[in-house]
Amino acid sequence: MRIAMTSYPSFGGSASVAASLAEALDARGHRVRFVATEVPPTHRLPSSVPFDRVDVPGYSLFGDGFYTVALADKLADVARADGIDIIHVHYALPHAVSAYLAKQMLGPAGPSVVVTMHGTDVTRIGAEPAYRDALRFAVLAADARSVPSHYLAGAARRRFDLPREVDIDVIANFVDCEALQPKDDAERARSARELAGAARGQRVLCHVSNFRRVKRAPDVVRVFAAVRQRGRDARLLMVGDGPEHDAARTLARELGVDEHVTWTGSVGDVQRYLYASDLFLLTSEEESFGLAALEALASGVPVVATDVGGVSEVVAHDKTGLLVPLGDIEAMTRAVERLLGDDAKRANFAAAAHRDAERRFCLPLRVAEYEAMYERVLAGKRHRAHAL
Ligand code: GMT
Repeated sequence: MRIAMTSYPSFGGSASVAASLAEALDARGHRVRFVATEVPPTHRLPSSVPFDRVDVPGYSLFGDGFYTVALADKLADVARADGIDIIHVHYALPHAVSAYLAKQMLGPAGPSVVVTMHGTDVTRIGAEPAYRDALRFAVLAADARSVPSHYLAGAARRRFDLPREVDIDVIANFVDCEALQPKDDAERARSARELAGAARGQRVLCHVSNFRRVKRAPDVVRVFAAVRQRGRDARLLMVGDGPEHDAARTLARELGVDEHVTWTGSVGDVQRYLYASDLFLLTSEEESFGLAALEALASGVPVVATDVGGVSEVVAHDKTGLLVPLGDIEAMTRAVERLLGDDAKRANFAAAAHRDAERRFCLPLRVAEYEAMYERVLAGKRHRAHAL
């Protein structure tokens, strides 16, 4: 199949899913092109996946350019030049609209459109009255839709008021299980020392995000401070950057724990930091899935997370991690203490976390599901052409 893949080039889950999927489909023999303003910073596309840059020229009359239109133009261009079968866009706003426009430009012989919704494109920004109707139209007009969790399928159905007969495929996010093998204790201790400044026996907590408000990074700091206050000599790795980074850091200073925190800023290779960690903290007020938590689990790092959105579809409570109510600092602190204070329990959780990720979330399972969705879409198209 010939596939054009699009995502924002963000430090975020949707970009990571799009780039990993492009790479995996390429390895399976499909011809894939990546169409975006930049390659996602966390990935290097193989040379067999051409990158088609979307330029968005501005003009003195209107200032910034029109990304939605420029992307449609580029998608149509790429599809025309390379006989693309499927345009697969990640994050619906505005990508579903651009893909719809490109499809209309190319007519009935043109590509089919697949839209993967990821989270706030449904629940927040996509639900804004200023965008909602156009976005709903484009999501409905797509040839197939997917989401990473049952939670988001329900949310999308409600927000966009999708009729019953409109299918949404639930295709969970995935990790490269071969690349994420847990390290032994000695290697973990070495990474903890080098990357988190941890002394022998000192435990390392870790948070990875793009520090958007929805992640509630200051809550990570609150939990960490409470854990230390109760006598647990731990360190904290804060990996990533974004709007609430400085607020989280200021809070760490105010609570007197900043000297025990390593702030890495944005990094391409999150993996090294996971290998230095004993526990992963996810404090989000909303997550359709929580890819960062899955990466931790696959690396053998148990997760303590807020029980929101689709997180419980990823973290198995009391087996691979502990789920606590949103914003409940005391409950999260106790959950952290429970796992930090019991090495055997933490080791059991770590082993279960890796096993569960291998069983449910490895890349080949998901690539097969995406391929099946594409094939269904193309079969439908052939069927319709035949019926005419
Ligand atoms: O929807 C977003 O907020 C952005 C998006 C991203 O690009 O990071 O995050 C969402 O998609 C990820 C990949 O499917 C999921 O793992 C995240 O849970 C989800 N974020 C939210 O729902 C807040």
